[in-house]
Amino acid sequence: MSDKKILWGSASAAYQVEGAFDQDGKGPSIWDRWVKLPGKTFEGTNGDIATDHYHRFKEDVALMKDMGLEAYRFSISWPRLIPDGVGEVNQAGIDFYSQLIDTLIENQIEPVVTLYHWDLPASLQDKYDGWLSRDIVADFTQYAELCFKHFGGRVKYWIILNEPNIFTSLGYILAMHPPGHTDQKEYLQAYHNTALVHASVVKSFKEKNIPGMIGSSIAYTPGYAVSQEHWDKEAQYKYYQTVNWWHCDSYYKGSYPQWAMDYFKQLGILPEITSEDLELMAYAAKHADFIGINYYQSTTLAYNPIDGASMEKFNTDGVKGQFKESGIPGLYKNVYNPHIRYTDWDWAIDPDGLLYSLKELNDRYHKPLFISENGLGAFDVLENNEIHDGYRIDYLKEHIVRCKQSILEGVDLIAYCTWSFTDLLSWLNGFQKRYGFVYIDFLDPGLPRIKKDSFVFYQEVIRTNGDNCE
Ligand code: BGP
Repeated sequence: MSDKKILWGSASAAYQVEGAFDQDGKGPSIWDRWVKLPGKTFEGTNGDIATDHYHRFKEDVALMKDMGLEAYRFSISWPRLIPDGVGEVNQAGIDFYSQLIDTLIENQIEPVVTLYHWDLPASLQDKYDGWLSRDIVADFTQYAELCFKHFGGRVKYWIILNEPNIFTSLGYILAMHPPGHTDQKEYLQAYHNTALVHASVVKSFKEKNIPGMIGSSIAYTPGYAVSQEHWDKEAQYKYYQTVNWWHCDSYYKGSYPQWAMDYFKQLGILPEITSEDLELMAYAAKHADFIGINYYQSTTLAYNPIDGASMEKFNTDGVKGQFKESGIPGLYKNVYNPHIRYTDWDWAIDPDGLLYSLKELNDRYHKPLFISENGLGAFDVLENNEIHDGYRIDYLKEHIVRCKQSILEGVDLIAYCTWSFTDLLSWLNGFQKRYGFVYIDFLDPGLPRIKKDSFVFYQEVIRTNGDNCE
């Protein structure tokens, strides 16, 4: 297999680990508010304390060092740095991230910084409806520039936005994330604004000659046609146009796919896309250094009549077997795939889908690829202070083998981060859906950290550059 060196890391997000939600001058985010509304998250769980990483990051970094982790991807909480989103800067926030970055570097761990992992300052939601307004472009760019000023040079990898396709679709179509709307037109507007934010930040990064590499991470779900019948292949085409190519072309080609543009236009929901927008997007498409992808699962697509399945909410309690057909009437629907396995949350386990995705993205965009998340959410059992998570090891092994294979097939894969290093808060699924190499006993107020079997497995992955998975 390939000898090319991959950067082996693991990822987290501020709201899911930090806690200290109202400490040391941090402002409220839209998630701080959302979780307090009844019925929005699994059993009302929230990130007020989370894993208490804010106070315990040194202990967590020591565990990373012990493993030999090469990169730690974490996000900066915008309202911890600028409590109102614009204006006054919170020095305690700068100090926290500065110390975290220094501690990582002292321990030979590369910091990978995500600028936005969904915790928008609540005041910007109040002021101009957050992502629905173009005003966010200037405000976000100023926030990014503050991060470049304080952390630039020390940080070599920057991920501007985490999964803009997820936070806009769950926030504006499915009402499962804040602000809890169900409006396709708003979703398209919000998504367009994310593309402008991404582009504006890439431009600023390049014009200021900040050292390092920059991109954004899309949640990428490849789709197979359920059959070779032309109507199912047509459904696959429409899925790619309105979902995968819509999300990725705008960032990495600098334009939107034509069929989908025409379709949204005739529905009267296409946002205004000016020639200046397209110029900025083209600049970013040319200059972004990598494509970040978060890969968890694939989907299988079938013809969906005009009176067929519409978008459905999904399993958030881990009771397996709740898969429902879901889709856009007249375009496509996602159907059950009997040839693959599913997790307890009904997510398709499909390592081949990762290889397929990497090749597809490589063919279309010709840029280095950075896997910024991949992992298995599962129930873990603590027995005699041990966690035997062989199922997680199997999942990771199968995906890592595909990563190595992709390199042989010409993909420029530069990094692989698992989700996640420690267990953490799952946005909608509470603390019971676990992803980490390090178990956290959330029932114990001391939040003890316990290494799982997968900790030792990943240690070997890193030591052998993935060769132990073959
Ligand atoms: C991604 C998010 C992560 C993380 C992960 C697992 O979409 O970027 O923040 O939560 O999914 O998802 P979940 O916790 O819903 O299982």
